Amino acid sequence: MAVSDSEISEIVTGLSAKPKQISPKYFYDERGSQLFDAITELPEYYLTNTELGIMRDNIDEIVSMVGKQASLIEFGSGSSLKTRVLLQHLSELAAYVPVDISDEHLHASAEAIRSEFPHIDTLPVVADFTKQFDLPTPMVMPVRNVVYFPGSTIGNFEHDLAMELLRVMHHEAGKNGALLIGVDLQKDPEIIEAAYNDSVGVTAEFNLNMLQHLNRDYGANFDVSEFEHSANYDSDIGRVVIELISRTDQTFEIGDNAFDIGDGEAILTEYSHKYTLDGFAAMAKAAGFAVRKVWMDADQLFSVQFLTRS
Ligand code: SAH
Ligand code: AVI
Repeated sequence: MAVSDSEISEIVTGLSAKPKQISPKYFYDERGSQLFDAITELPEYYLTNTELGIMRDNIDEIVSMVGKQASLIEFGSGSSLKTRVLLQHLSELAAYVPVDISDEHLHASAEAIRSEFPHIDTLPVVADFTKQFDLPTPMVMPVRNVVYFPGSTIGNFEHDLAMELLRVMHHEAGKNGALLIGVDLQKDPEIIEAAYNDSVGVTAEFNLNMLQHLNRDYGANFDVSEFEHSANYDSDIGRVVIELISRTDQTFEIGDNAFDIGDGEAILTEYSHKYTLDGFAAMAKAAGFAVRKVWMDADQLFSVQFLTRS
């Protein structure tokens, strides 16, 4: 997507705050999307395989709850990996609408979906899903909209923003719409910390790529070698705090804006919240949804949940 003044001012505002922060949406340029795909294949990153297993084990029930002639609107579709399980079984779908901010990656993924599922009306939308965006009109009038939000991407938003996003999805789902969502659960902190500190360093590269993305596309001049990846689980709050730590006292610029950062000072790049079933249900209820069904793996690491408007 073309760089906008509002994005620059959002980045500058975040870096002027204490602590410094940059929204996780800036992870996802083409390289960031590829690195995220590599993360999903790491043995430590239990989220993707566990969610895929839950989808496969319960696909008949999931498909019957989605119903016929729905429009499936996926927020943050990435490579549409888990969606393929759904698309293989949802024989009568009015449309598939993948929505993502990473435009080249989205278009390449949508092309792949079109060739694998030529009978499905695939209508990609490049958008920041935290802001209002228009949905395309499918060729066939859908009976209902089902918003699909896998991967526990909801966890990358702090409580108030997650609520706002659930309200956006409530709106996009429309009357008699539903939400099918992947929600990662609280568990042994060691399992969680390993998932965000993998032994081959892909997550570190993913985190550091955010600075490269800002250098490439937003006129920044970070010395990437002078930052290091950090991820720690805060079990009181139930979230992983992902940061880039400066290795030295240094200055960097974004366009005309200069920033000082001290040795050991952090830039917060992401939270990844882990939920209890009750905690997530309360949040969903406050956004106007009722949880109708929760599917989990045997170890209760992860959940896939079906919600309707209450
Ligand atoms: N759903 C996939 C990908 C998850 S990674 C899965 O479960 O594996 C998160 C995805 O959300 C990325 O593809 C990223 O580009 C997209 N994304 C993150 N923030 C976004 C935003 N604000 N608007 C639109 N897409 C966003
Ligand atoms: C996209 N999102 C759900 C990932 C997560 O697990 O919070 C992003 C990620 N960050 C580091 N590793 C993966």
